[in-house]
Formats: sequence, C-alpha cells, structure tokens
Amino acid sequence: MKIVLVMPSLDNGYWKKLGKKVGPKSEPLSLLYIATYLNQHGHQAEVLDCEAEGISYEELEGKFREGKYDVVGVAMMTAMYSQAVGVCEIAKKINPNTKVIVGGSHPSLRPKETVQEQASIDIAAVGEAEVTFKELLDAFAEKMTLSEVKGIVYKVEEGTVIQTEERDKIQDLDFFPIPDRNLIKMELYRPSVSYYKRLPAYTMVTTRGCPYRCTFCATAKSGYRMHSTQRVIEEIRMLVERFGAKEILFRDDTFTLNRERTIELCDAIIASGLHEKVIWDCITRANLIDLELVNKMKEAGCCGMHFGVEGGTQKLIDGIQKDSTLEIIKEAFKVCKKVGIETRGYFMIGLPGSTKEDDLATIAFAKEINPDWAQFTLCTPYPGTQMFDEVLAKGEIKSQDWDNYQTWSGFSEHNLVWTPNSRDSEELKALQRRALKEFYFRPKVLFKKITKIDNLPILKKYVLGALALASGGSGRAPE
Ligand code: B12
Ligand code: SF4
Repeated sequence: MKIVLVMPSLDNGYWKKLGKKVGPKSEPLSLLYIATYLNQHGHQAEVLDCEAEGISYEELEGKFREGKYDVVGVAMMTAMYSQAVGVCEIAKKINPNTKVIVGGSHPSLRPKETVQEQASIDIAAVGEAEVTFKELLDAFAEKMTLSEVKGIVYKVEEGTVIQTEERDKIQDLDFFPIPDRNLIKMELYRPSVSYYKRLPAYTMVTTRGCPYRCTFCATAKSGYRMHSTQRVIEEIRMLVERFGAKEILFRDDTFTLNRERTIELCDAIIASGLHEKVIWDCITRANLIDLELVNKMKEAGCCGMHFGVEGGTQKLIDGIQKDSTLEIIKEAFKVCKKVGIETRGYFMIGLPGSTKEDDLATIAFAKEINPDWAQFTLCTPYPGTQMFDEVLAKGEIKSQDWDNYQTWSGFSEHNLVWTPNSRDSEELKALQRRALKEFYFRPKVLFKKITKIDNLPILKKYVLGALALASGGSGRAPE
C-alpha cells in the first residue's frame, strides 16, 4: 500500500510577504511519529510538508498523480481547516478510491462533524494515532474490520458516520520509535525569528499531555506521559550528531511538571556532555519552577523558558482557571532573570469578562515583569475547549468558519469570531497592535536587543522582526 502523510500549508491568506520570512517552519512531529511507527511495522509511509516545502495545490496534484497513493493522511489544526480540506479534495480528485484520513487537534475534538461536513474525508482519527493508523492499514488490507479499529469516526455513506470505541492512550511513550527525521528535508526547518539563538534549531517533545484545566486550552486535562530520560538523551544526541542541531526547542506542554524527572534529565544531559554542544529552551508554568531547579536547567544548557501568563489581573487569570497568581508569575520571571535564562511571556487580549481597562492592565503587567519576548494574541475560543462550550452556550460565537479562528487578527482584515462583553472587534485588534508596539518600542528594550547583536544572523533576525512589527506585524502567529 502506498501511504503519504501531508502537512498542509499553514497559510490561509493571513501571511503577508514578510510573515513568510519571520514565521515558523516547524518539523511536523505528529506526522513523523506516525510515519516512523508505520515504517517500523513494514510499511513505507512518506511525509510531505506543503508548508516547509512551499508546495502549492497545483504541485500537490502532480505529486499525488505521480505517487499513486492508496492512503493519504492529512494533519488538521483548526486554523488550517480549509487548507487541510483542500488537500483531501485533491487526493479524492486524483483518485476517488484513495482512502483519506484526517487527524490532529481539530478532528480529534470534532470528529463526527469533520467527517460529516466534508465529502472528501473518509475517516477522522481521534487523538494520538500511531496505532490507530496502523490498524486502519490492517483494515484496508482486510486483516480486521473498520468497526474494530478504536479511536476513529468513519463514513458509511454520505451523511452517516460511525464512531468506534475510544482508544486508551499509550502510557509508556518509549513505545513509539524516535521520529525519523530522514523522512523530511531537515535543512528547510527553522523556528520563528524570535524563537532561536543559534541555527540549526530543531524541535522535540519529551512528554505528552497536561493535567491542568485552563479553559482556552486544547490539551487541558489530558494527563501526562513521558519518554524515559535515556530515550530523550538518545534523541538529542541524534539531532546533534546527525543533523547538526545547535539548539533544541522542547515543545512539551509543561516541561517541568515532574520536578524530579526534570532534574534527572538535566543530570543526564550534563553527564553525556551534550550540554556543551547544544542549548535548549522549553515551555512551562510559573508555579512549576524554583531557583534550584532553574540553576540546574541552566547548567544543562537551558537558555530560555516560556510561560503562559495570559492576563495581567487576578480576575482575568482566575476567569480562565489558570490556577496561578500574579505573585507566582512575577517570581518565576525574577528567578529566570537572576539565573540568566531568557524568558518569553504569552499574553492574551480580550479574555472572557475583560474590559479595555483590563487589557491595558495586561499590557502594563507585561511591561512590569518585562520578559525578553512577549507575545500578545487575541483570545480565541477553539472548538473542543471549555471556553468554546461556555461562549457557545451563551450564544456569543459569531462564526464557525474555522478559517477565522486566528489569534493574530489585529494584523488582518478579518472580524473576530468572538469578543468578550460584546466588545468591538476593531477595538481589540487595535489593542493587539498597541500591546506589541508599546512592549517592544521602549528605549530600554531596543537598547537591550541591540547590545545582544553579536553576529550577522542575529542582526538579520532582529531586522526582519522589527520590519514585521513596524509594517503592521508579521500577520502570522509564531506559534
Ligand atoms: C508545534 C506546534 C505548532 C507548530 C506546528 C508545527 C507542525 N508543522 O506541526 C506551529 C508553531 C506552526 C503551530 C501553530 C499554531 N498552533 Co500549534 N502547537 C504545537 C504544539 C506545541 C506541539 C504539536 C506537536 O508536535 N505535538 C507532538 C505530536 C506527537 O502530538 P500531536 O501533534 O498531538 O499529534 C498526534 C495526534 O494529534 C494525531 N495527529 C496529528 N496529526 C495527524 C494527522 C493524521 C493524518 C492523523 C491520522 C493523526 C494526526 O496523531 C499524532 C501522533 O500521536 C501543540 C501543543 C501540543 N502539545 O500538542 C500546539 C497546538 C497543536 N497548536 C495550537 C494552536 C492553537 C496553534 C495556532 C492557532 C497558534 C496561534 N496562536 O496562531 C497556530 C495555528 C497555525 C495554523 N495556521 O494552523 C493548538 C491546537 C488547537 C486547535 N484546535 O487546532 C495546540 C493543541 C496548542 C494548545 N494546547 O491549545 N503549532
Ligand atoms: S495552557 Fe498550559 S498549563 Fe494550561 S492546560 Fe494548557 S498546557 Fe496545561
């Protein structure tokens, strides 16, 4: 059976020309995990990344024609819904007998609707899909029936779908082989301009899931499972030795959730000598770090930490069940500064219940804690989150056109899909632009950035970033 897994283009018109240069080109880890697992079981799955390789729909038609694939898997996040559907339609147009399977955040949260809505989609995989995909191939080869494959929704006939039993999550992540990066063109990948210090900088995940309950988050209450320390070391070593990685971006939801494991991992990195070859950053929560831990992380090569701050008043962060306090957040940024670790704060404009004054308080709080990098996105209730259900129940969702579920609308013509307290879209969009400009165009921030320029690539990245901001933003989410 010929199998291809496709990452659609992330570009649905939000990108301006400059955005392409500053936006991220992240390895499609989800597809690599699946393809590697399939190939370990005797298949020969390929991965096509339309975003990184700049493949247009026309070129994709050619590739599908040439490849004669029996099975096409397509990744789907909410914000790239249309592009994913576009890929599915091309697959069916080239060969109506091709089995088209979608997976990822969006179909995992709305599997039935996704299969029902789209004639070109045969099956949606719910949640983690390595084993599901393998079993689907078994079903296509008539070794089992579709109804026996757990964790899917499949079309029986137009308009009728069947959802199978839920699939239990694999607890030991080492069950999955290390994603085979030879399936993609690694030289094409690099993070957003403000996200790296040295290139090549590649991404990795060492855990999956998060037990916290933030109302806006698509991975809330999803447990927590880990790769073993030994396996993480093996994967870092491979990225360094085989692909020349100088920096690694750990994209776990909450990297330091298990303090003991974080220390064990840092010790193992140091013992292996990898801390002398590669630096790394991670995303975590403010309540999950302390001075001793951060010192250890720094010793092991950690150069940056990202925190979801979200709002600048206690009322705002309580409203989204962040389960944190402004004091804890301030302390976390202080600790990182003390140790010499760069920080990035994620903030949201227009949180539920917010007024313009609240948003101004968020901007002021960002300036007060003063991370090295601040990201201000517009609060967007994604389907499948608690926030979406709450605002939908109140009749406040203005559009279910998923293309409009963008968090950077301050830099586009689109109206917001939802605003708190019936606030005006334009007011919120203006606040997003104001937040970025107020934060970055401060003399002390500009001075600090300029004094950190010690090589040409860094200069280039700052020039691109500044141009993007000055011209109205990159029009593109770094993440
Ligand atoms: C890396 C990342 C990105 C990268 C994507 C890189 C890439 N090429 O894949 C970048 C930086 C580009 C990105 C952008 C955005 N992201 Co993002 N991102 C992530 C992150 C941190 C890690 C994803 C990952 O690799 N996980 C590891 C793999 C192994 O797990 P996985 O992705 O879940 O994949 C498994 C299953 O989902 C499934 N699966 C996934 N794809 C497919 C495809 C097929 C065919 C099948 C069968 C199964 C399947 O099987 C996989 C293996 O088990 C997640 C958070 C998270 N921890 O998952 C958010 C996340 C996916 N992103 C999210 C969001 C909101 C965004 C943005 C909208 C952010 C923004 N502010 O603009 C943009 C959207 C861009 C766009 N136009 O679509 C949300 C998704 C919400 C939603 N409903 O879509 C998440 C879940 C974060 C969150 N907690 O809310 N993101
Ligand atoms: S926002 Fe972060 S802490 Fe909150 S549930 Fe999501 S991953 Fe966990």
